[in-house]
Amino acid sequence: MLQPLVWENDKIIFLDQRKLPHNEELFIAKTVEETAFAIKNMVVRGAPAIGIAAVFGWVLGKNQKIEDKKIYNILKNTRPTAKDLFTALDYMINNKGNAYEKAMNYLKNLIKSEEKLVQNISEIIPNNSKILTHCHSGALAVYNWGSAFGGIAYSKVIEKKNIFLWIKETRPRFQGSITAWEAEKREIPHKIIIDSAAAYLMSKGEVDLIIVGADRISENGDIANKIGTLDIAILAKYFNIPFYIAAPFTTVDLSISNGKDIIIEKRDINEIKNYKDKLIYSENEFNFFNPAFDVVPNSLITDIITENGFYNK
Ligand code: RUB
Repeated sequence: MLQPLVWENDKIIFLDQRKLPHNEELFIAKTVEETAFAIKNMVVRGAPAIGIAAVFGWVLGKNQKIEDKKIYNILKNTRPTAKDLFTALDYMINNKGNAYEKAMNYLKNLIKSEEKLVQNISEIIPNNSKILTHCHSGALAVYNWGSAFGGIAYSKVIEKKNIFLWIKETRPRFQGSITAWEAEKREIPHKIIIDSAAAYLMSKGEVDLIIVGADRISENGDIANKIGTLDIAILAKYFNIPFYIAAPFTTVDLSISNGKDIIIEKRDINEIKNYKDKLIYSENEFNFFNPAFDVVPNSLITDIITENGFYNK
């Protein structure tokens, strides 16, 4: 399964992303509460995939005969930063009709956008390029291809471009290992680096361009993405390397004028203290802080690519 979830017989079947890259296990949600658990605990993750989970979670809530407002609140109170969750919930509450049909329409529209998005991304990827990415923005973060990684995969698989991919490990959740897992499936040559190795590679001329996803894009083109995105945006400016953002329009939030208003999720410090459920610090040793996203000002971004085209051009 190279998709974040499928809907089957009134159940959502998730590929459990907590278990990747070593185990391909399924997580089944039969209720809206189980769907909320899956989003909060990152069984499913990546902004657009969270939105898809939410629309099918809504169908489960309707099957349980829960009223709309309550379903909305259960799903809303999971993760605050990715706009797609709220785009999806607003779509379900503001449109009339059968919940399952609405959810399927949301998914179909997103798949159409994704296809156009990856073609647009591929336009800015030259043949023979060394690309750096951060976090995971592949099929499991959207549906068939992905956003940033999806465009890289499309340019390799469909357009047969010669590409090498540097993948930042992305502590503490190691989404980089999910990117590497997808890169293997797409036969994209790649290497994982620790997060702090990016400046070294750029200084050695080993990075031709950077493409990452986004969790929320404000009206002025500031973006929030996985913590550690701002670092490489600043480095890209210093080393004069093109820095691109790619996301479907479901990630765009025109109700906020700039990135300062984006709510940054702070996650459990146990994510830092543990590696794959093994404690790497003693129980009560030291203090920690775990912000999950940062904001990149538009002045550091070469362009934002959506299915509708290029934002800064
Ligand atoms: C995921 C993340 C991804 C974007 C991709 O964070 O930052 O880059 O969600 O989204 P997490 P898009 O793992 O915490 O969910 O496809 O809209 O660019």
